[in-house]
Order: sequence, then structure tokens, then C-alpha cells
Amino acid sequence: MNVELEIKTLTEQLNQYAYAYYTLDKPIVEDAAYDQLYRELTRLEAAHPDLIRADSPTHRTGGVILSGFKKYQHDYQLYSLQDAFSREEIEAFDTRVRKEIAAPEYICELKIDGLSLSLVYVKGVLEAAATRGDGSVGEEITEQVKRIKDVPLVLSESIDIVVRGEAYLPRQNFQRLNQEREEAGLPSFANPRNAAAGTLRQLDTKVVAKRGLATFLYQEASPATNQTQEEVLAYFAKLGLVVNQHRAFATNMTEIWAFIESVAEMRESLDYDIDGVVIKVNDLAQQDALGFTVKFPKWAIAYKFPAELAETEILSVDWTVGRTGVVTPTANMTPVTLAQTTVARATLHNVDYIKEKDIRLGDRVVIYKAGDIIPAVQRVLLDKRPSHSVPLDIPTQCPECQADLQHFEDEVALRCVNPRCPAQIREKLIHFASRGAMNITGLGTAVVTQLFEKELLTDVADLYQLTVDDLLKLDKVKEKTAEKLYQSIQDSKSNSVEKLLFGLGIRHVGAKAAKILAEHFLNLSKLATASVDALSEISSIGTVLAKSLTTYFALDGTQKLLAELQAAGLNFDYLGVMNREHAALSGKTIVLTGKLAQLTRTQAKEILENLGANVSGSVSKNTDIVIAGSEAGSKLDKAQALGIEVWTEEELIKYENETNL
Ligand code: 1X8
Repeated sequence: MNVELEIKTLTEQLNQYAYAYYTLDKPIVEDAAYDQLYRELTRLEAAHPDLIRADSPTHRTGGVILSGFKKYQHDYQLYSLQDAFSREEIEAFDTRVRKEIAAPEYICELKIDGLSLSLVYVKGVLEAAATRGDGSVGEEITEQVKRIKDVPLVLSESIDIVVRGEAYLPRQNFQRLNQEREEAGLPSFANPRNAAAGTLRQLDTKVVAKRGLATFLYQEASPATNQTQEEVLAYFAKLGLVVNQHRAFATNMTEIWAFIESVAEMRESLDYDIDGVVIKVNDLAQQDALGFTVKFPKWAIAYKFPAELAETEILSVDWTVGRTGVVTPTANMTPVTLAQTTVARATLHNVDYIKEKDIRLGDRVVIYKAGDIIPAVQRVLLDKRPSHSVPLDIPTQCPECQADLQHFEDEVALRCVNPRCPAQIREKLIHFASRGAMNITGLGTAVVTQLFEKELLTDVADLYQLTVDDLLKLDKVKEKTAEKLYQSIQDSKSNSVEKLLFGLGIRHVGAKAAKILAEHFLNLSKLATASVDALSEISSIGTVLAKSLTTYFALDGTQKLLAELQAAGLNFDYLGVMNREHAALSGKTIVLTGKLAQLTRTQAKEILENLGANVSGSVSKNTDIVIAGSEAGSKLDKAQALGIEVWTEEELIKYENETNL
């Protein structure tokens, strides 16, 4: 086969696999098979750069570093919608429509809480992507959007079209991202929308590729080629664009309201945030007849769900030092119920946030759950502010070591930069021993704190010098516990190196980055001498991370620590996950359900996948095992009805420990 044809075939094949995976959510090949074809394509493209196609999937992953954003003049204005907050306001809209159209048919769709995008395709090829901006001028984000996996680089038809939609960060990816950021000592994002906005503003496009944004397209901005909105959506799907599947037709207010109520019911079960329902006249000729006001289309309205809010009072603020020295404020509040849980603490994020919202002690505040997870303060009720209130004391010294805190210009965090700060050292040790890192059973917060206070530990290398006698000096620790703990410390020496790398707590190096680095370099000493350039060659490693690593490895203290760890007998090699074919749960389909107590969902999924299992969302007769946490509902019932094996979370953890290499 000639090279050009080979490149074409590989490109089309890979695009078809990616379409099945990202757009249809129905994978048709194993990851490994995809990766192999992908590498083959990369190799051919490197040898024949002139033959790289516009629809090559390699455009999505190769990172580029942009110098800034260019303005983008939209050819077609992006309108905003009129909002409605009550049934009456929708009724008023319906009445206005009926003055012009005798018997309108409405199409009701979900209102995605993301960022508006405009995609410009020329002869079927994605030529430009831009943010909404003010509706006429936005910012060009073509390179960023190419890294959103479900956006087709080439449509199935060679047409000119401008489409509009929403980019968002799936909740699962949002939680994973924040977890990784916390692990890497970075501030977390308040909600998925902010995280999505922050992601599209990345000039290093590798970061965009990694975060896992997704899209829904819902409107043709260029002159329509269809008769109805329903046909537009069907046509989009045919072109390969992602269209949201939840929609309903309505011919009267009762039907509209029934859809809104059904959406309100199932809202929590979606993997993305929505903030309402958009109601549109379905017939495009009727839309044209209705036209626009100066601000809005007259043929659509956006019903906004009331936010789940609660009112409470700020009682005190705790400032805690994390392992990277970031000092974070958390408010203690009078407990209130919010979205079905009792809330008594809320994050205040950072000093800028406190200043911007002017949050004071004794203030009555409105709180909400950001991304429906973490409680945060929405606003202060100024009219209820106590008359003598004063702004919060912002610490100038570390609450633990009293060193002067630093507020670096380019970041919002307040930091303790004292390398000997006991809080940081303690938190670093806790992190080192934690499950995702060295996984030393029995070495949790309480034990580490004691070891540290009794001066048996000052850094992670000391851990490997501890004797059973040392451990017996701890309160409530008897012979048997001490021996077990000693053994788990010894066992951790043979961990695969990504565990150690993550455990070291290098800035920006979360569990996932550690794994990627370990897989690439295979050995810690090799990684320690890698240059920024060598690191940046790895497609998912950005420049910030690369610089953080080289800075860390250049420190005298690091060299000394690594030498001590090596002398203590720690493994520096990547041992790899078990060969999937021979893994303990190879080929098993497993479903997770209910609330887990010790693992996050992501961790449980990772454990199962490392053991070779496929993790699925729904129980069927093909399910092999269901892992049920507390309050497991219908999935557990179904599993029992089908006679499927059910495990507890503890059983999973035990199984993992026993099967681990
Ligand atoms: C904004 C949005 C629309 C839709 C969904 N999500 C949004 N955020 C939709 O039409 N399904 S329409 C829209 C707008 O026109 N401003």
C-alpha cells in the first residue's frame, strides 16, 4: 500500500474508533489496539509531514504553546436567551408566541451549564472555533477545541456550516481533576463550569487534551438547511456532532411543565451540570416569522432552575497548612440542610475570595453546593450584617510555625515557605503513606502525627529506619500492631516507582502524572536527570509540570533524600501493571454501586481496571460481580435477583492487597 493511502486508512479507522468511544459512548476496540494504530500513524506522519491530513487524530494530542488569544469576529451573532424563573413567565412567553403562530409546536431541550462555542466548518473541515464573547466578537480557541475529543475535525459531509453549542467538563472528570489538583498541591476549581472556562483559556493545549472536556451542539448559526429544530439536531448527529438526547415536544403549557419537572427529577443523575430547560419553537420558518427583539430571539426562552441555596451564619474560620505550604481558609457555620445533606463547613477558597465577597465573622451568608458537591459561600447578606463587624483577620504568619506567609504575585494562594514548617512536614508524611501513594497500611494521620511529635520521623527516609521498638513507643500500640506496621513499611519498599514518585509530593505531580512519567522513564534515577525538553516530549506532560520536576530534582535536599531511599532498599523501577490478559479479574464485568467509605469512585475504578476488569454502569446478566457500598439501591436489588456475586468495599480492598504483585 502506498504511504498516502496507508495514512488515510489509519486516520479514518482511528477517527471511527474515537467517534464510537467519545460521541456514541460505545467503544468498538480495546485501548491497546487503538494505541498501536495511533503510534503507527504518528510514525508515518513524522516521516511524511506533507501527508498529514486535516482530520488526523494527532492534531488533538500534539501540544502547541500559544502566545495569547486573538479576537474572533463572528459571522453570525450569538444571541443570548431571555430567562424565565417561573411557570408564569413561560406562560407569558407562550401567549406572545400564540399572537403570531396559531398552534405552535415547541421543542424543549436541556440548558447545559458550560461555555458557549461557535464552530466553523469549511468544506466539512473544522476551520475555526471561538468563544461567545459579547455575541459579535469572541476569542479564537481553535487549537484548544481541537483537543476536545468529541468535536469532529472533519464532518461526514463536505459542507460549509457554522454551529453553536456548549463545551463542558463532565462531573466525573471535574471530580478527578480536583482530586489530582489537591494531590498535586494546587487550588481546586469551584465548579465544573469554572474548570471548563479555565481549561479553554489554557495556552498550553496539552492541558486541554488531558482534562477531558466534552460538547453538545444545539444550533445552526449559518442559514438553516432544515425545516425544524428537530431536523437540525438529527442532521448534526449525522454530521458527527454530539447532540444531547434529552428533549421533548410540547404543544401547550402542561406539556412544557411536565418536561421541566421530569428534568428536575433526573438532573442529579446526569454526568454534567445543567441550569435549566430551553424552550424553542420547533418550526424554523415560524422562528423567522417571530424574529428578534434587540436582545433576544422571540422564539425561545430559557427556564432557569432555582439554585439550591441555604442561609446560615459564619461562626469562625480555620486556616490550615497543606503539604505544599498553601494556607487554606475554611468557615465553620451553624449547621443547615442543603441539597439533602447537613452542612457545617464551607470552603472560602483563598484570600482574594474572602476579600471579593467581603466575608466577615458573624455574617449571615447564602451557601450553595458548587458543582453540586462542595459547599461554598455565594454571597453575604449585607442587610443582616452585625453593626460592629470587622473584616476577617488574614494571617500574616503560618498558623503552625509562625513563619511569615508569602502571597506570590501570580497566585491567589497564601503560602508558608518555611521548609521546616512542622505542619508541612507532617502533611507530606501523611501523603507519602497514603493509599494512592506508598499505601502503608496502619500509617494514617494519627500515627504519623505521633511519630512526628515524638521526633521519631523528620522526613520520609526516616520511616525506613524505624524499628519495632520505636513503634512500640507510640500510645496504644502493642506488639502485634507494631509488627504489622513495621511489615507494611518494609513491604512498601517494593512498590512500583510511580507510588514513590507520587508520594514525594512534587508540585503538579498527581497520581496520574506519576504513572505516565514512570511508564515513560521506567526508573526514578533516569527521570531525575531528564531535561525540560525531554519531559515535554511526553504528550500529556505540560511545561509547568516539566519545570516543576527539574526544579525539584536539582535541589540538594532531593539528591540526599533519593540517596537515602535507595540505600534503604526502595525500588526505583517501574514494575508495570499486571499484564491485562493474565490479570486476576481479566475479562470480568464489574459494576460499582452505593456509597463507598474508604475509596473514591475513581480509586475503586482504577483498582478494578488494574486488575483487568471492565467497569460498567449498569447491571445485566453479563455482569460478573457487583461491588456494593452503603445505601446501594436498585442495582443491588437487580444483582440479587439475577444471582450475581456481590462484594463489599472491604472485600475489594482485601482482594487487591492479596493479588498485588
Ligand atoms: C444557550 C444554551 C442553549 C441550549 C443548551 N444549553 C445552553 N447553554 C439549547 O438550545 N439546547 S441555547 C442557548 C442560547 O441561545 N443562548
